Amino acid sequence: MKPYPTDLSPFPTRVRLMLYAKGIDGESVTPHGFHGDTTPKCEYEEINPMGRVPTLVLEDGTSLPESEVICEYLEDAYPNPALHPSDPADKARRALAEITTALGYLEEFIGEAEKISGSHCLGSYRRPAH
Ligand SMILES: N[C@@H](CCC(=O)N[C@@H](CS)C(=O)NCC(=O)O)C(=O)O
Repeated sequence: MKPYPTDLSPFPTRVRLMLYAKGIDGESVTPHGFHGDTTPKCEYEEINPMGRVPTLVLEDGTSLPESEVICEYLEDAYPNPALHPSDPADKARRALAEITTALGYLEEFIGEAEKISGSHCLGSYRRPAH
């Protein structure tokens, strides 16, 4: 398998930690076009059309984007050592943490999209301010 991370990025780091903890050796490739590298991302976008890191490319060529999806795959494909909880309540807490993080990220993403487009049409997806 081939992971595509970049250094110092949080989402690839969670995948890197998981690979390390499970003792999986991957032939890691750092894609161009990130962190000040002005090389166009087009080559990497053939692997991950969203142009974000990380991606995990499996032996059969399947390309998995999204750190959570990759971590789920690694946990299922390499169950030892188990890194996800087995207790139902702990599983629910983990799922909640994941959803909360994803929603926070989405909110930030929508805010950036609104700034760029000058539109507030996405505002109805926001959580109410407290
Ligand atoms: N939801 C995605 C988020 C991935 C993401 O946003 N990664 C950042 C780096 S941490 C990225 O690729 N940003 C685009 C860029 O730096 O050009 C995941 O969990 O994998």
